[in-house]
Amino acid sequence: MDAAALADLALDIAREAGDLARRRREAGVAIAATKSVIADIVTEADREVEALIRERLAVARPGDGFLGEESGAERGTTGITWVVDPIDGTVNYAYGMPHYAVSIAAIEGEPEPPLWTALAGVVHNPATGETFSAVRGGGAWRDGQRLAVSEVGGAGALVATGFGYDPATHAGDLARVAKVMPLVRDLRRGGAASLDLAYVAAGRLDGYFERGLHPWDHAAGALLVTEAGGVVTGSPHGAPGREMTVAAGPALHARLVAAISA
Ligand code: LIP
Repeated sequence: MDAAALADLALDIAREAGDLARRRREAGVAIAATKSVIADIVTEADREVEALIRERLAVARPGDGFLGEESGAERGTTGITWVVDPIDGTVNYAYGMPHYAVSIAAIEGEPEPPLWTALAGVVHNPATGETFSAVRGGGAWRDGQRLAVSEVGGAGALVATGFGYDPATHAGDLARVAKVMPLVRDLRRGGAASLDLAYVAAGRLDGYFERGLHPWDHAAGALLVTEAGGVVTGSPHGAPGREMTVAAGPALHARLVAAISA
C-alpha cells in the first residue's frame, strides 16, 4: 500500500473515531484514571476510541505495528507502524473545550522518532470537523486546501507552547518561554500538540515549541509541518521528542532553536 493509500485509510478511520469521541463527549465524559501525575488524566473515551482505531487498522492492515497512547506498543511484520493519539488534548476534551484531535500517523522503520520515516499523517478535530492530512512528498492539506507555513512579519511571531502535567516542570518551561518572548508578538497555549503542529502547517501559528511530548503527540503533526515547507526538530537539533519539539518555517525555526538552547 503506498503512502497515499495509507493516508486515505487514516482519514477514514480518524473521521469514524472522531465521531465516536464527539458522541461520547456529548453524552458526558468520565475520567477513567490518572497516569504519570494526578493532572495526567485518561477518559473512558480515550480508551474506547483507541480500541476502535486499533481494531479498524488490524482488519485493514494485518501485520502492521501499533504504538498508541493508551494501549501501548505492538511490533509488526510489515515495516509499517501506526502511531496513534486517540484524543490529543484530553484535558480540553474533559472540560468540554472544542479543541482536541484524533491523530494518526503511519511510519516506516523503527517506531522511535529519530529512526522512523513518516509516510502519512492525519489530524482530525471532531469538534470543528477540520481534517489536516499529509503524505510524504505529497504536500499538506486541510480539507482539500493546500497548506503552507507562514513568513513572520515585523510585528513578531505568533508562537504556541505547552506545559507538562507535572508541576515540577513548570518553572523550567516558563524560563524557556522568557527566552522566546523577544521573538514573539504573542503566545498561544492550545492544549493539543497535534493541532498546534497542524496550525503551524496551516499558517495559523508562526511557530510552536514544547518540552515533554510523546511520539503520538507529534508523529502526524510533524509531517504536516514539513510537507507545508516547515522544519520540525528537537533542540538544538535532532528529531522531535521528550527533550524538545520546535516547529516553524525555516527562518523562525532557527531563531527559536537559538533562543531555546541559549
Ligand atoms: C497533550 C499535548 C499537549 C501537552 C499536554 C499533553 P494529551 O497530550 O497535546 O500539547 O501540553 O501536556 O501532553 O495528553 O492530551 O494526549
